[in-house]
Amino acid sequence: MRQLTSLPVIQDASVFIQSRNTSRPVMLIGFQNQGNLGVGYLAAVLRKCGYEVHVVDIEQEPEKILKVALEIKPVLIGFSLIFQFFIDRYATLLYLFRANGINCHFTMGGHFPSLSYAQTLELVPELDSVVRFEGETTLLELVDAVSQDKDWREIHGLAFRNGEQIVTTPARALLDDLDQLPYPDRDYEPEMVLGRSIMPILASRGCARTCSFCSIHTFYRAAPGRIVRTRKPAEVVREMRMLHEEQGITIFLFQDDDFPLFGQVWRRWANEFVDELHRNELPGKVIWKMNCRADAVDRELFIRMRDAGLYLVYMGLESGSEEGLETLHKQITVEQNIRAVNILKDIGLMWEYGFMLLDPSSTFESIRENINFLRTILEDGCLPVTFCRMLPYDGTPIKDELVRTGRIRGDICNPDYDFLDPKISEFYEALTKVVSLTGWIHGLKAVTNQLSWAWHEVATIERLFPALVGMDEYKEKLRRITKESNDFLLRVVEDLSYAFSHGKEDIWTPDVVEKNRDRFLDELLVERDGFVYRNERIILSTLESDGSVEIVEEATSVSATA
Ligand code: B12
Ligand code: SF4
Repeated sequence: MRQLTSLPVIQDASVFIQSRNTSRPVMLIGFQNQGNLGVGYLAAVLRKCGYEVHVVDIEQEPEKILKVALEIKPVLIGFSLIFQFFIDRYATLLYLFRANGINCHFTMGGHFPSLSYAQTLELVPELDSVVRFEGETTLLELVDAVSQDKDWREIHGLAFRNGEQIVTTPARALLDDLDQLPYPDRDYEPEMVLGRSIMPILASRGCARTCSFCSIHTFYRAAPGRIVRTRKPAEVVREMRMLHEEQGITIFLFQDDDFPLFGQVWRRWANEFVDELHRNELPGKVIWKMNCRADAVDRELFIRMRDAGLYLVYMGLESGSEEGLETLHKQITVEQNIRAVNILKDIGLMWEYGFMLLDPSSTFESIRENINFLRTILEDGCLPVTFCRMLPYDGTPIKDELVRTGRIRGDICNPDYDFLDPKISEFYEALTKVVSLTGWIHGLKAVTNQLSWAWHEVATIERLFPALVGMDEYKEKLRRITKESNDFLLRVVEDLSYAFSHGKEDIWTPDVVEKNRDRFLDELLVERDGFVYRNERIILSTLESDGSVEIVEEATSVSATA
C-alpha cells in the first residue's frame, strides 16, 4: 500500500475541508504512451479527495473513448494536451462528445493551453474552460464546484469564454512544496526492456535556463511562484523504493526538465539523493536515467551517480555550431558539449542526445559544422545518429521572433518557418524525400530507433544481469553496425547539402537509401536476436530468481520492446 503522510496539496488547505459531492466520476484523457506524469498527479489528487477517476489514452479509437464517456457519465472531462500538434485530434474528439449528447464540463490543460489559452478556446469551441499552469489545485476546485452546481468562474487559474470575450482569472501560483502532492497514479502497464519494468518519475519541476526553442521555461515563468522546485531526496527515493518493492519496477526514467545538478545547491541535492539511494540499498537493484544539460556533467559527481544506479544520461546538445547554439540560446559552447560527451564515455556511462540539424539561423556551413560535430561525438559507433529540425512551438521566444520578422509559416499542428537562404528549404525538402527521416530516425522500424533500443538493452544487461556469453563480441558488432549506418546517413546528408550549395550532382535516390536502411536493420536484428537467444536461459532464470517475472516463454525482440 502506498503511504501518504499529509494532505496532498497545496498552499490553501481549506479546499480539503469542504464537503464534496463525489457521486459522479471524473474522466481524464491524455497521451499515455510511456506514462503521463501530469495526468497521474491530477488523478492522484482527485482520488485522494474521494473522486473516482477514469484515465483514458487519447491514442485509442475516438468511438471507444466516447463509449467510456457515455457509460461512466462523468461530472467533468479533463483533456491533457502536452503536444500542441495533437490539438486537432482533441478538437475532433470534443466535437464527437458534444454531438453524442455529453454535456458535462470540458476543460483542458498543458503547456499549449496554458500559454495560448485564447487560441485553444477558439480552436476547440466545445471547451468550457482552460486550466492554466500546474493543474492539481485548480482542477480539484473546478471539480468541487461543478459537481455541486456552484459557480466555477471565480476559481483562480482559469481561462474561459464570456460571450465574445476571453476571460482569465488570476494565475494560480506554482506549487511550492512538491512533496505535499501524493505520488502520481500510474494507470498503465509499464514498458519493458528484457523483462525489466520501466516507470517515469519526477524529482523536480521547472528549469532555470531560457533556451529560445523551449516552452518549458516560459510555462514555469509565466505563473507566479518559484520556477524550479525540487522534492526532498528522501521522498524521491521512498517513491522509487515503493515502486520497486510493490510493482517490481527496476528502471526509472526521471522526466525532470533539468535534473537538479547544477550549482552548489543542486549539487548538494544530487549528492544527498545518491546517499539516500545507498541508505535504502537500491543501487544494484534499480537503475535510473535522467536529463541534464551538458554543462552540468562533472566527472566526480557522475561517477558517484553511476555507482548509485545512473545508467543513462540524456543531454540536449542541440547544435554543433556556435552560431546555432547562440540562436537557440543554449548558453553553452560546442567545446562544453564535446567535453561532456567525453567525460561520459570515459566513465562508461551510456548517453543520448537531442540535436537540431537545422534551426532558423542555418546556413550550409552550419549544416556541415553540425555534420562534423556528429561525426566527432559518434566516431566510435557508440550511438546512432539522430537529429531533427527545430520547430517553433507556441510559447517559445524563437517563435515570437519568427513572427516579428515575418518568417513564421504553417499552423499550430505543423509549425514552420522560412530559412534565411531559400536553398536551405529546398535542401531540407529534398533530404526528407531522399531519406525518409521518419523511416530512418524516428519510426518504430527506424534504424536509429532500433539501434538505440539495442544499446539501451546492453546498458540494462550490464547493470541488471549477470555476465552474458559473448557480450564483448556483441557490443563490437553493434558498434560496427552503428558506425557504418551513421557514416552512411551523414554522407547522404552532406552530399545533398553540396548538391544544393555548390550545384554538385545529387547521387542518392530514395531506393538506394532504403535498401541500405533495410540492410543495417537486418544485420542488427540477426546480431541482436542471436545474442539474446544464446543467453535466453540465463536471462530468464535471472528474471525468475529475482521475481521480476513469474513465467516468461519467449525473450522479447528489439522490435517488440520498442
Ligand atoms: C516526458 C515527456 C515526453 C514523453 C511523454 C510521456 C507521456 N506520455 O507523458 C515522450 C518521451 C513520449 C515525449 C515525446 C515527445 N515530446 Co515531450 N516532453 C516530456 C516532458 C519532458 C515532461 C512531461 C511531464 O511529465 N511533465 C511533468 C508534468 C507533471 O507536467 P505537465 O505534463 O506539464 O502537466 C501539468 C500541467 O501541464 C497541467 N496539465 C497537463 N495536462 C492537464 C490536463 C488537465 C485537464 C488539467 C486540468 C491540467 C493539466 O497539470 C499538470 C500537473 O501539474 C515535457 C516537458 C514538460 N516539462 O512538460 C516534454 C514536452 C511535452 N515534449 C515536447 C516535445 C516537442 C516532444 C516530441 C515532439 C519530441 C520529438 N522531437 O520527438 C515528442 C512527441 C511524441 C509524439 N507523440 O509524437 C514538448 C512539447 C512542446 C509543445 N508545445 O507541443 C515539451 C513541452 C518539451 C519542450 N521542450 O518544449 N515527451
Ligand atoms: S531546453 Fe532544457 S535547458 Fe533549455 S530551457 Fe528547456 S528544459 Fe531548460
